Amino acid sequence: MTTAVQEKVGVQITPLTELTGSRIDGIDLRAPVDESTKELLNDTLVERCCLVFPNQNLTPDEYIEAVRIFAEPVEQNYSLYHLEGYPLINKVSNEQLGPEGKRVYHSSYWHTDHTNREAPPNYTVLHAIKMPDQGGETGVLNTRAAYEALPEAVKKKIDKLQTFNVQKGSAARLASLKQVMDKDWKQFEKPMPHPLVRTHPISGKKAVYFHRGKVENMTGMTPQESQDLIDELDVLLEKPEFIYKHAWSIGDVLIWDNRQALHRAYPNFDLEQHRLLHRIITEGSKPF
Ligand SMILES: O=C(O)CCC(=O)C(=O)O
Ligand SMILES: [Fe+2]
Repeated sequence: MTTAVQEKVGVQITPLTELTGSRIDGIDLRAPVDESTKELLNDTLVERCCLVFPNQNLTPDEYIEAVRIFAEPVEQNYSLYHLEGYPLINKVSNEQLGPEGKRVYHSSYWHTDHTNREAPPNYTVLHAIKMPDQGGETGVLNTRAAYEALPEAVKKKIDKLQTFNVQKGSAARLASLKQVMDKDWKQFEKPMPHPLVRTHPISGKKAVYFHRGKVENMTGMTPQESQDLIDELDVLLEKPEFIYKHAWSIGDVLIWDNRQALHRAYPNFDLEQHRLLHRIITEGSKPF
């Protein structure tokens, strides 16, 4: 990314924390972007793990088109949550009731998306439609920086491990509270192996990669031992210097790179108020 390119395309890029996240101003995502802007945005996303485009307010069609700057949108796991008429967009909403028929905090632990797939999405994108008065931020954890900072002994221990991913791990201590239709469960029938440490196909850098709710076990470990290791890793990864916490305004678009980031919602808002985001995931690549 060079200043010359930025000036040429009229885009301002502002770091959000030292290691993670950039805010992009000077772009209207409703309009087409030229090739040099596209390249600049894609390079910045890979370098910074996530991007924020403030105040966009896109229609569903404009939103789908805007995500194509980065990659092709693909359909998501749970058809129950599709936006009416838009199978490429899912609603992330606290009006989706939990297992006991009450409102719950969804996705409030560090995870990555769709690890049941052989090629999980490269990117997940959220667009804020309704927000509570306070709280309800989304966190993005830079697992490339967090991996780099791990003690050598831990790196050695986890470098060659695989996770085996199902709908809900039998020993999982935190897992999705979403209600799932029978036909959606079929996608998880066969445990899907993924490396616990994956290599980014563009930067060549390593990053820690797991969805704790979906891990049944890891190579040579019982489900319990696997969850113990995830607890240990969470403590090592979850350091303020690796995290960008996005405080939403309506209309914001946030995109992150699942190949080098975990994410979560913060369960710190009034559940009586409606929090609604539109989510798109993109085509992915098989982790290695
Ligand atoms: O609600 C949020 O902030 C995050 C939701 C989430 O985990 C996702 O969209 O994949
Ligand atoms: Fe998620």
